[in-house]
Amino acid sequence: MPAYQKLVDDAVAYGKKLGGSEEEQIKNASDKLFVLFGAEILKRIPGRVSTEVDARLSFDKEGMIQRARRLIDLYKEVGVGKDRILIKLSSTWEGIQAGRVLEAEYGIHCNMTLLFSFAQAVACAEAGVTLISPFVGRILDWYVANGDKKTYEPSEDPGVKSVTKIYNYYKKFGYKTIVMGASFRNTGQIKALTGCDYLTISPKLLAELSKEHVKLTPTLSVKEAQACDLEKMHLDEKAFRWHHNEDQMAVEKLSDGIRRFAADAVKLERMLQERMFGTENGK
Ligand SMILES: *[C@@H]1O[C@H](CO)[C@@H](O)[C@H](O)[C@H]1NC(C)=O
Ligand SMILES: CC(=O)N[C@H]1CO[C@H](CO)[C@@H](O)[C@@H]1O
Repeated sequence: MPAYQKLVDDAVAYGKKLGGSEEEQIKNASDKLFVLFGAEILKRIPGRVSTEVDARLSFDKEGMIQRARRLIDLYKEVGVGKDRILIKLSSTWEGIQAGRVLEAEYGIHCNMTLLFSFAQAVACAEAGVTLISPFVGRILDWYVANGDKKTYEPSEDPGVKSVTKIYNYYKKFGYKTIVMGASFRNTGQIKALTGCDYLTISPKLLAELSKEHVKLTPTLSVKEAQACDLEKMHLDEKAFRWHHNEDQMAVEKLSDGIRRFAADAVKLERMLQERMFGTENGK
């Protein structure tokens, strides 16, 4: 969008100024670009903004920690403190452990994404991360694509059931990690999760909701969560991998999600490369 070309130009100039190989300059420019956009959004909203660590690092704990710290440093350079940032990491075992270190050692808040299985949610709570964003719509998509049933009532929707179980587990056992339901396909899913800590809702679905004038009673509550029959689990790496692997939907959606985020990162780098070095080298 023309309105934001200045941010791209600034990021490119920044990457070039730092020098190094072509690849390093592109990486530095892309980190700077994320931060400039994040800072721009923060001028308009009172809350926090999430900035994603490159999905190609999803299985590299140290790599994610370093990249997250660099993003936070870049935010600091433009006057944004870490309390206004959530670092978005894939909920792989390595990503969750990176989140643990970032929160405990560096006071950097994390938003764990691509979360589909209960095992991922349990491990995130044990790692003490600030926020998880379990997906609702993408879970439904998988069941619709892979099962015989093509439509679900909101209360039977597998994505809604997944977030409900996670919410109940966190509240029953007193975990502070915020549950932010994400990826909605319809307003029924949203309404079936009223009472959840946070929900992230697209402008389109928000507009639909704003036309409805019904009073909703929360379906999720701490009180009901405390009465649920879930039992506390502890997951070390082996147990995590086992339990996560038992959930075919989660395994497929997590790997698919990482591939998609990675493809987007490559696309962005190609665009930056074009701007910074042209295409004469045939890449
Ligand atoms: C956390 O990440 C999800 C995507 O996984 C995003 O939709 C959501 O807005 C983020 N939450 C915050 C508070 O930034
Ligand atoms: C300031 C900054 O982010 N510099 C980075 C530029 O890219 C190289 C290689 O990726 C990093 O090592 C620098 O830290």
